[in-house]
Amino acid sequence: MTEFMKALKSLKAQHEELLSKKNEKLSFGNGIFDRYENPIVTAGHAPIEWRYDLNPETNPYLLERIGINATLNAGAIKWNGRYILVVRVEGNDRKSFFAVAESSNGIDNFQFWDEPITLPETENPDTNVYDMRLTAHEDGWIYGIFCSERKDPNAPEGDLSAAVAAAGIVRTKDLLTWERLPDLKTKSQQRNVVLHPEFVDGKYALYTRPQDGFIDTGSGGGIGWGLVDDITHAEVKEEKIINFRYYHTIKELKNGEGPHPIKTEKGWLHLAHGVRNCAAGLRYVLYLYLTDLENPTKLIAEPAGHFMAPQGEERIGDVSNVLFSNGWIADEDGKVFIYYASSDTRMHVATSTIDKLLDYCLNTPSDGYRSVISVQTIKLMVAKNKTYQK
Ligand code: M1P
Repeated sequence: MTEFMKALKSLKAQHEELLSKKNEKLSFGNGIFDRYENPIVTAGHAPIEWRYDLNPETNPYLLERIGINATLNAGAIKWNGRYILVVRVEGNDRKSFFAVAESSNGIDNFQFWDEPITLPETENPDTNVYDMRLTAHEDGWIYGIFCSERKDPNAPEGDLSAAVAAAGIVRTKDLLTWERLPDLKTKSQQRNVVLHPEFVDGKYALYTRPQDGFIDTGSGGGIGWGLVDDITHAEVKEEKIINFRYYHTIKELKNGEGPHPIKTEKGWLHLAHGVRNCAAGLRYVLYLYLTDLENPTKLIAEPAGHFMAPQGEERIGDVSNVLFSNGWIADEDGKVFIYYASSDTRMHVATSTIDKLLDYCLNTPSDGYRSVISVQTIKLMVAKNKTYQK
């Protein structure tokens, strides 16, 4: 066997071993959700055919030609009985693109489809695209709303990092062919825009995240909500904040809607991320909140603090101390698959159930905003437990 063939055989064997690895539930937890032993999609999961020229004549040393840096922030949907992720894949060249990975059980053996998604452009080409939220809307289309990033045309000369974020919109019926619609028009820059799955007052409804600059939300008070008459020319004229930022909480600096909320008997169940600043930089955690079934903008419950925060190896990556989620899947039997990325580097899954998540939302104390209230809340729990134990 030639050296080339030996190297190729070993490369394929390593790739196959990674893709076929079983994922085990970790035995310790808090009862609310379960984490799993292994990440579910990593840069190493990217098909060999995307990265290597497999012709020994043009690549005699079998060198990797196109490096993949990270796989993160995936949208999720159940499709023909399969668990589908639309993964943000980032190349070594720092450009992100979207690619479908699927699994039959939602927790392991995720495999990318043969080719990344070909995303049509508007007349104003995107420099970078990322963080797609998938919504199977009651109008019959599957929508993908993502962040489209372009260089700020008004940046001072020499400033090569100033950018503008907008919400790009695509739709599909088969996850293969995507139709690009015009970007969302709003008064400010936007990231973390998510389509609500149902019409509200006969209109499309969007969760937004108004922000003054590319990074800073500035005066943007939190997660917004706006109605759109025509999704093929989407414009939010009025935006109201439905989930606010607060001083000295996990969402002091900014927050953003995750995937679209899940409809439950007790309300719309939301997953979001909250960000605060500290000496180590920005810390991103996940939190849940519940809104009214009839009025998705009305808050019913919001537990204090984070639902999930980076733990162990999750803390480390390209952008450390980050958990981010823009995809989850609720099965018919009530099981929930929460797909999250750690430190902008790799994808994980956690599982729970609708019943447990509702119990968590409705019975976890809300934030009292002061230390003294936190102590009072613990003392109430201790007193209750003393009575119960008698
Ligand atoms: O680096 C952490 C995250 O930062 C941004 O999120 P947000 O707009 O809420 O600050 C996004 O770039 C996201 O992709 C990234 O994971």
